[in-house]
Amino acid sequence: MAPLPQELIERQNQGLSAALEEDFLALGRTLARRNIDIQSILTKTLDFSLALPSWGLGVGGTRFARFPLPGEPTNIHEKLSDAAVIQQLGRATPRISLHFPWDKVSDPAALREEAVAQGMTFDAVNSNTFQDHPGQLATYKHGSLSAVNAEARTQAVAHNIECIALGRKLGSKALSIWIGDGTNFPGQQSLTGALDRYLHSAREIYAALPDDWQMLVEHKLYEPAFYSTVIADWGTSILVAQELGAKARCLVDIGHHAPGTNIEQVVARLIRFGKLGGLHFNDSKYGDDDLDTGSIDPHRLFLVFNELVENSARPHFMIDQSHNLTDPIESLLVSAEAIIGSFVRALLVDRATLTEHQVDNDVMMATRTLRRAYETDVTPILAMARLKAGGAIDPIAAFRASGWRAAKSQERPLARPGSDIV
Ligand code: LRH
Ligand code: MN
Repeated sequence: MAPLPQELIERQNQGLSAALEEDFLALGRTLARRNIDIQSILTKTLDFSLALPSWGLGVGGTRFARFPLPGEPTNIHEKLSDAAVIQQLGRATPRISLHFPWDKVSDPAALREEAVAQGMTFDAVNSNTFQDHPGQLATYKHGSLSAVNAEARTQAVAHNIECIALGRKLGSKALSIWIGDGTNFPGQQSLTGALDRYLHSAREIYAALPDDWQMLVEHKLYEPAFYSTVIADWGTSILVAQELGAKARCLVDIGHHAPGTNIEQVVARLIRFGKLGGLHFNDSKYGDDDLDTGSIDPHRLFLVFNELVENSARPHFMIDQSHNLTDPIESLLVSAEAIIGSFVRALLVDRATLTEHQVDNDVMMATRTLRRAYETDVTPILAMARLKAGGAIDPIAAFRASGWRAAKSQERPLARPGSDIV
């Protein structure tokens, strides 16, 4: 049962479809002059999908403050229905990635049915050993999978294995592991000892993976640790994944790199060595800001997709954002469009001509060939894909016309203010 009345979407589309048809035909003519068939691009666009972060459906915060939004979801069931609204309007996010224990339920099989009934399925599940949870014996204050304290390591391994068990009941096929383990001061811990303890723990988790599952290792330069992080960069991540085995892959979170890092090359290298397992999309200007994807550096996002398309890579595509000021549903709709838009632009790159210019070392024509695709306005293709799939030509206008958030603010308790990322 879709959360919004489909008539609302049809009514919204009525006023927009004629203009869309015109824009789509015009773009079709433009692309035809480039020997590109817009219908084949539309088909590939309809085939593209990504996962929503359960933790991004509520309002996010910083260490300074979190400002609740009346009507924001307060539990996994409300998050699921908000995710279903995004899927009904945007038609490109049919999966949701859960985070345990934040989304833990006593009956995962029932949650799976609840999701499927709303057109959603589950992508990778995320473990959480970066916070202490009620009732746990050993603290993660000094680390989890890499902790010197064996109880903390054992507890963290058991938590990850429990996440696999929950994920299996949900129909997931991947465990995503990001740990905050690291140090704030030189000398605080042995840098090699910490990695070796991590590898020992990771092997135990790897051994518990079902044959058709992947383990996604997510690197991050810093935060919450501010001097060293055990899995700090793609180099450590790929070495760990190679050490663990074929089911271990690397997850690239766009915001987890030093400013100026060539992230598209990190992605290209991981693809080259068969170790790119997933991407966490977001945007940032300084640190791990978790801003809306494409809001700060849309060209970088395009260049990442240029590598993914050039190498026909299809890892787990997931959004990982924190919405501190905007309505999470609106931000996720706009971010999904930015991501698909980058994918579609990457499809428009004239790769034969690009290769010719690269072979001739014609630097100007090579960069212009890539730029031409980036500068193509593909919004008519994105809107037509939504229309063809039963979604909204203008998802934000349709969402606002639905009155969903106002209605939910009457039903849902106001979430607590505070200071935390979720
Ligand atoms: C760490 C991270 C990780 C999630 C968390 C919510 O910064 O990107 O992927 O577990 O955010
Ligand atoms: Mn992430």
